[in-house]
Amino acid sequence: MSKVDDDALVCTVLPTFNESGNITDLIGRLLASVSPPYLVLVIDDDSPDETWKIVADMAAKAPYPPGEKSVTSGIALVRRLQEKGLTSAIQRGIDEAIQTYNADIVTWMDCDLSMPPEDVPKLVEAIRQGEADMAVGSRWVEGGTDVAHGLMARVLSWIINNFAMLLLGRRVHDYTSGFIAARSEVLEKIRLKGDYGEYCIDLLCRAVRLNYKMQEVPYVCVPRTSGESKTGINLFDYLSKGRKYVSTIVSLWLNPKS
Ligand SMILES: Nc1nc2c(ncn2[C@@H]2O[C@H](COP(=O)(O)OP(=O)(O)O)[C@@H](O)[C@H]2O)c(=O)[nH]1
Ligand SMILES: [Mg+2]
Repeated sequence: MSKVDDDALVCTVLPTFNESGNITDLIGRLLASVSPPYLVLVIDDDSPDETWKIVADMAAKAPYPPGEKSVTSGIALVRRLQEKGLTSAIQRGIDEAIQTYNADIVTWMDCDLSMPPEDVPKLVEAIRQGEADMAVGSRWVEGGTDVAHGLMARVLSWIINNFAMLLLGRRVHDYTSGFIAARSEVLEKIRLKGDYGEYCIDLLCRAVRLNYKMQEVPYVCVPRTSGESKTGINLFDYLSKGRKYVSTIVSLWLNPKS
């Protein structure tokens, strides 16, 4: 695919659950980093800490009109009352970004400030210049690293990613990234599958199999300073997450046409 127009709308989807201590800073830093037209779209699952309320106030001051492409930057909120879950929240954001706002490029990331918002333009630029159909923020290419997690989590991540590379290919080194930008056309072809981080392994593997151009952009994963991890940080939590990752990798390997 070729270059994307300069006036292409970029939308960053932010899935949130109890991120009241991070969301103001995150949105402020994103708006300061990405040039307009730019939309920040928060999908909040009715967070008890009222993250949605903070975003609603910000969106009232900087609304983004649906349907027509604006030349400015703005903020929009979807507050889900019935549904829960990371993967379905990101998918909802992708659908709204493309169908309601006509976004040309969709990006997403965690909202705990572990992924630097200032790196989003690097991912977007790879797509704008036609170098990539999908750009992947990567801890495991030169220039990237993970200073957020302890040795145990980093070793498990190394094992999972090397297992994924062995079975699914080495065009991606950080299969569990979760820090992504893609052309809307790609996301219209591939819908997210799974409950949590395993969706990313599935998405990246299928994008490679469909021959989309992938580019990894190094980033440094830093520790969350406010709020708590939804997946937990003890060995049992890591192993139960790891089990889902392994079964996703094996199932993709066994079904090369999936
Ligand atoms: N909308 C929504 N967001 C979620 C849900 N669970 C986690 N998140 C968000 O997903 C991102 C990653 O979650 P985090 O707690 O940092 O998990 P970890 O990185 O696996 O430790 C953060 O932005 C969370 O707020 C959920 O059920 N719904
Ligand atoms: Mg996190």
